[in-house]
Amino acid sequence: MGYRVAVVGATGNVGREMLNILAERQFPVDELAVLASRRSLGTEVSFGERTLKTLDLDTFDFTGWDIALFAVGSDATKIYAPKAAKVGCVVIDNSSLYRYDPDIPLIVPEVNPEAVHDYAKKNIIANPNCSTAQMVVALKPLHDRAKVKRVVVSTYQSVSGSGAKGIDELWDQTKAIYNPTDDKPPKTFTKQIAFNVIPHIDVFLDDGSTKEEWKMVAETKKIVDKSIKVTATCVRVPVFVGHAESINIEFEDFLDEDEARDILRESPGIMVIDKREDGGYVTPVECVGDFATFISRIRQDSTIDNGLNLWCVSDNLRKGAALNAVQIAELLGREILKKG
Ligand code: 2RA
Repeated sequence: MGYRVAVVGATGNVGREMLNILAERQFPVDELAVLASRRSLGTEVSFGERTLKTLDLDTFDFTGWDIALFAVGSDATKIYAPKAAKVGCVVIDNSSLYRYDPDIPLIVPEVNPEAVHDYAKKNIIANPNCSTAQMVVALKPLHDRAKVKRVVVSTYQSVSGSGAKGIDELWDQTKAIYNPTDDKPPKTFTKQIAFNVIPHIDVFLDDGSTKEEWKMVAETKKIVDKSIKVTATCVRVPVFVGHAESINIEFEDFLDEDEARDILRESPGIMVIDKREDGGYVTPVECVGDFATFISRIRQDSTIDNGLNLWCVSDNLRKGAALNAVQIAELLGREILKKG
């Protein structure tokens, strides 16, 4: 039994990855609709060996469709997701719009698959923020063994997290630095990102943190355990794809670094590459296109009683967005089958 699947925002980076991953994982698609805004009408997108032309989201009728993977901003999601949900098409939404709604499950399948039971409350399931997804995949197995008390995380987030404009900005600034011309300087949204790092993603909040940092706090509590204290510093770096994170964890109970490494090696969605030698760790350029959340640099933090440090890298367009959404669709498919 296959499903009638719509991909909303099919021309964006995440939408295109959703199509790639639906094909790669051979998700049972009986029929596929690729939707985009009217200005993108007719744009060709790939689904496996097939090429499809986008349809107009504004006039599309979701009646009779099973699942809609949404990869558009919150503004468009606010208009079209309720239309789909209302006619029984279950929305899996990558925007932040519904993540914090207590009646809408926020799911990372390796961490809280049971949350899918609540999908029918509003026929909407939320996908977490990219920087949260990879972190909770790493935290969950360690939390089950030694109960995570506090997390201090610094992120090194690639420019693709901010969409095509972020990629273009890095590319244009880098070219301009190497090939200065008399043309107008390349567009800079906040500060120069080429050969630089920017400790600012999303908007600033009253307490001095940014909304990106707040998301990591709120989403980790919803997905893993509301008792976990998280403090985050989210930084944009001149990398095209692949988010990296330095994660410091304090546990309730002591956890030896070797046992932690063994646990992570056996955990779903994780690839441990951790050798204390040149190149014995993963970097963002090596994670691109992969499904895994890579973990390296596992070591005790001897400054506290029950501390551990680790390095976590994953493709932000995949596990951070499109892959997690398709994995939720797989989970949902099994849930629907169970309900009969
Ligand atoms: C970013 N996590 O990296 C945000 C949204 N994808 O820009």
